[in-house]
Amino acid sequence: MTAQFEIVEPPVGALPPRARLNSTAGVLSLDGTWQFAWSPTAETGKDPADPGRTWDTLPVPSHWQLHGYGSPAYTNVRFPFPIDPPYVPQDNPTGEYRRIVRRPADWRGGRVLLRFDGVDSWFQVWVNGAPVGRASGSRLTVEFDVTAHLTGGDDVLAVRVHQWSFGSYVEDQDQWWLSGIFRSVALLHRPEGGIDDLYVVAGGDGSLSVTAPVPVRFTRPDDVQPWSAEKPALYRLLVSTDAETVSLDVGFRTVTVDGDRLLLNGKPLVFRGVNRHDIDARTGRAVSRARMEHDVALMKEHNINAVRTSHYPPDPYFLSLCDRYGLYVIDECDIETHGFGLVGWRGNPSDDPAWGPVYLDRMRRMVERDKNAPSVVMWSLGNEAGWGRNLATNAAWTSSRDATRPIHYEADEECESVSVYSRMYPTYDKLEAIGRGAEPALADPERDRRRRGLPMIMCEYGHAMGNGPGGLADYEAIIDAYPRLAGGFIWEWADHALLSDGSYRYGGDFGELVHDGSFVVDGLLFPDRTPSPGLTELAAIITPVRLRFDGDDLLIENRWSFTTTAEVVFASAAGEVLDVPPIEPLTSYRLSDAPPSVTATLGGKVLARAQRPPALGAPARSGASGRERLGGVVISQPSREQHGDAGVDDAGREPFGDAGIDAGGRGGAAAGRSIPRPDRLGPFPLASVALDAWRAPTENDRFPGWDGKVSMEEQWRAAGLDRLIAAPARGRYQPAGLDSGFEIDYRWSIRDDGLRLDVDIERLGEWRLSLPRLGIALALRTPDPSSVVFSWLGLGPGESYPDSRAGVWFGEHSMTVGEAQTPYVVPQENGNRSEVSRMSLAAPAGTLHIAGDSPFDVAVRPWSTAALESARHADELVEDDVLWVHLAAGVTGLGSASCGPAVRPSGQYRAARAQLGFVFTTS
Ligand code: IPT
Repeated sequence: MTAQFEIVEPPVGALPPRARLNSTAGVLSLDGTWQFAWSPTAETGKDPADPGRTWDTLPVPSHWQLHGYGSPAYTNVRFPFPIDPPYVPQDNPTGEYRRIVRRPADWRGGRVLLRFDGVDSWFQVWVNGAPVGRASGSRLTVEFDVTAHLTGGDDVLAVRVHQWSFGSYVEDQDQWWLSGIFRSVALLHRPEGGIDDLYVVAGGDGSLSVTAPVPVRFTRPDDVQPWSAEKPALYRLLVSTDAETVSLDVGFRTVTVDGDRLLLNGKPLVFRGVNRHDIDARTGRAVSRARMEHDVALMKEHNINAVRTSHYPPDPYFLSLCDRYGLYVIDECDIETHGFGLVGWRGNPSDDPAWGPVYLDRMRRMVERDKNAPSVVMWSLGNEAGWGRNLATNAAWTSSRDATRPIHYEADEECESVSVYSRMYPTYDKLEAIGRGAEPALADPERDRRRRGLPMIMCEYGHAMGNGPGGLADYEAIIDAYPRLAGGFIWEWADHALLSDGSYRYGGDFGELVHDGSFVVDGLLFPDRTPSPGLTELAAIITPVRLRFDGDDLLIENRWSFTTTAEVVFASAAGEVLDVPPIEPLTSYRLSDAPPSVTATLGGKVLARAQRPPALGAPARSGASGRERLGGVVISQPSREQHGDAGVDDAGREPFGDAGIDAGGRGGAAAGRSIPRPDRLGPFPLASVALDAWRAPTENDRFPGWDGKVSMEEQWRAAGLDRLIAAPARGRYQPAGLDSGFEIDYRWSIRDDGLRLDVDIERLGEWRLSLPRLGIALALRTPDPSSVVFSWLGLGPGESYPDSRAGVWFGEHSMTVGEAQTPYVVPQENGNRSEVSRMSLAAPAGTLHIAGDSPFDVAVRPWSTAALESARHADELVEDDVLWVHLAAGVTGLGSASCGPAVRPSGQYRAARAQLGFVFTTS
């Protein structure tokens, strides 16, 4: 028998959707502690009239899985149940919620509404045992008129929520399956003669139209300035009847699609955006206002100007923040049927007329609720729901209801119904072709002509999974070059890991049979909201004020559409303020003979930094002044070459002798006295020195990316880079079964300026693949390696890779080894510092200084590469008493291959030979 939650229908007993309004009429929040009973199946045996006095309690809003009932489950595209719409499994976890409500005595006359802002996924409501209605549409507001049900005394409000319903088939977003009343619940007083709905259209030219279902009074604000994300000017509009006054924050702006240009108030509208889900590591999609405020502040701080509310309308409070602080929003409907894609889109609800009313209801509930938000500049029909008649109908309804906003939907590939062309994760070549209007033609010439004439956005690009994305600067350069390209939205804002037992968990950690692992952890923010290096990189790339050296001249580009640089302070490294006239929006200025290092700041925030290129790769000589040389002082015994093993047995070494000493130094250095491998480097016993051509694969390394068939990890493993066997007598490292590998030659020597190491590495064999890195790893013994202070002259302070180095700058940087680790939720390669010319490691026992002949890459770690590679969660990494120092001639970049293009050739390390020279001193 079909259960009620398997009947494909819009909400029953609910009121028509309407605008979100602040009102003088009464509001009673029902958030707080509710009585709660959970059942693993839909048959709960509970009576809706039972107030549940003896039951458990549960906070509202929340998800029951995060309070010990059932468990979270993560799938990306796949449905976690058989595809048999609209039916759902017998095991359908169900929550019974109860709460005593009382109509406030001062709510005289009128009606009382019960409002739910988010219930996942299907629910039924009773008051005193009498049915009120039922609804689905997890991230949409629904209201019921409960006037007739309330007695004025204590009334029993009962809500039964099922985890699975027909609605689950259209809510297959890439996120945790989490259930319950997860957004606010309230009782609203609606006075007789009140203002139930309002539709305000405020144009960038100052025009204002107010449409209400009843005659209303309002005063038009005068002298208005236009609203934009750069200058979010809002005007409080009070709209009254005798019974009620509602207030709205109005922003005056006009969004237009003008040929293939997207414009706001007549100026280019370029999204420098992120995709944002509702997510908090402790509370799931029940997100506090403080969390939302913090997120918006972080977005503004990192130059982000736009948000796509992937993939459903957010809590309305989030939109009010976007209005106030200035973020352009693509508001997306709660529709995704992605899992049907895995069965060839058979039975996709998007094209099934039986689902039409449900689709339209969802679109209407979004548009009606959010239609007055100035931040909302586009409506999105949903995400990854294939294509079909129901989506076309939604588009048609939306453009007739609100002609002021363009319509977006990525999977309308032929742009039948949308007003902008949208792609996700295009390769650079494809994006460039679209920029030029040279994308491959559609079969239908008429459609092709129309689509070719539309502006284009990337609704998703730059997959921020694990360490990455790399290659963002190249995307930005293409966006800059072609006005048809209106920017894009990074996937995605924050990691979705859930905090459980003190550790960040992802798919599979809750015993799911079917899951998609760490694909849910792909944000620019770590789960604790610490910005990842990817966010720092993005902020530098999308900066509104860009600085670039052209010889001795500094080019200053104002990329704002509405703001001059009058308030931006341009200063030299010495703090001298430079004489730069205000630069008009979207224009550039050339400052001749600029100082070698310039910073642009706005209100104390650094917008951009530029350093004249010669600063990079500056002479590496460190000068050993004030330092003790590492001559015979620290060298007591020679030792044998060891491969990658910190557990070196220090006993039984050959006594130091003159055998093997040779007078030659290499790498262009003056000759010194050759010596065997030393036992110590300054304060640190040297446990091993080994060739280093491997990294703990990043999540981007694990995927081939759009343009390849074999991931970098697979290529590297096939070449045996992860299992090199040392043959010290031959100076070789080769994997079992292959004749390729590396030949390495070390020379240690004592010279005037200290202890010198020359390393010469050559590839053996014909292979030409990229290498994760090429250099050596030193294992230095020290207690508490995390506390060793790591200082360097090079790019910093954050990590950098060849295709991700916009957010770092050349200079002196210092932090502990512990702080130099980037805590990706899934442990992987991290922490590389590039263009380093010298560095030091300071432990209580003393300081070791390392100077390179030429700039090198370095990563310092309190654990080995093998430990980093085998850990699946950050808390599995435990330091021991070895400090690993990875010194490399070069490393490969990051790319975006986990969902997008792989590392571009320019970001791959492919040298056939590497020569490294270091001088070690101590102090
Ligand atoms: C794309 C989805 O739209 C997004 O929700 C997320 O799942 C992302 O992938 C991967 O993290 S769809 C994909 C087929 C490109």
